[in-house]
Amino acid sequence: MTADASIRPAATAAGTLITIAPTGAELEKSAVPALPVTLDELVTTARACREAGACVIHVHIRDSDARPTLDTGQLTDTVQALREATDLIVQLSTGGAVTDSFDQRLAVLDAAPDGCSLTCGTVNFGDDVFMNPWPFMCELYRRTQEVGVVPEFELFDLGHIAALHRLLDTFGPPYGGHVHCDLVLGVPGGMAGDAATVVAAVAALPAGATWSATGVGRTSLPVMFAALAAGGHLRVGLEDTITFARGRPVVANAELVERAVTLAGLAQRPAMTPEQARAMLGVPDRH
Ligand code: KMH
Ligand code: ZN
Repeated sequence: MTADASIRPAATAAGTLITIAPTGAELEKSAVPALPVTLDELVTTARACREAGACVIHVHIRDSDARPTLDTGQLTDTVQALREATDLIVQLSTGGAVTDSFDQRLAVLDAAPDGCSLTCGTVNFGDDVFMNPWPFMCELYRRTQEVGVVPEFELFDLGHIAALHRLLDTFGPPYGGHVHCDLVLGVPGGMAGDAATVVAAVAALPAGATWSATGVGRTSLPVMFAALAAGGHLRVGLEDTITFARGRPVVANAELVERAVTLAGLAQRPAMTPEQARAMLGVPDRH
């Protein structure tokens, strides 16, 4: 029997789960002034995005020089501040920056978030390499099961989906009992950001899994439309997209959420509340 057989299917698929990824680890504040890099900026952004209709926040944090950091104390304070200010599901990135060590990335779970990202394989990432070898994936996955953090499986390439099946077959279902994936398309080195690739990736996912999609850069809109057409959920934010339209920079993360909410509404799959998303993902409410 494979792990797929015991994965809890989605409790509801009628709505659209919208994740905001406001910061990322790759962009410089000096180049993108709208990037939230302090705790105050992040909390203000989180509130605005929640008001606009997001229900999950995917978090990377910065140090006092606005450089990416995985400092455990700062991550713990961030989780706490976001929980106090909003009812968003707080998902910490375990991907960090391409320069972060595996030990630092594993230690992210010590900040006790609701969820975390878990990338299912190594991928060329522009001029860099985002390293996720099998032993690291296994250790991170086992730790999420031990400490009770719900993983979201980040899939940058079709081969990552094969690794996800292998992970579930080897170690069983995730904490929370439900598999939710995020297809990240359009990264230079990963799978293409177009409708055909969304459809191919979705066909390969484990039975019962739900999925979001995000298209990087100019693939943002084609991927969003393809995801809505194919029954998926959405991730938006400055981590992935800094241009709202040709020649028009994004001025705030919330406007990307507003656009996603509008499109989800037109697709007659309105934005989910955090409570609905918790039920779907198996994330306990730790407020
Ligand atoms: N910053 C990228 C190298 C994640 O958050 O888990 C990896 C990333 C994925 O952003
Ligand atoms: Zn990320």
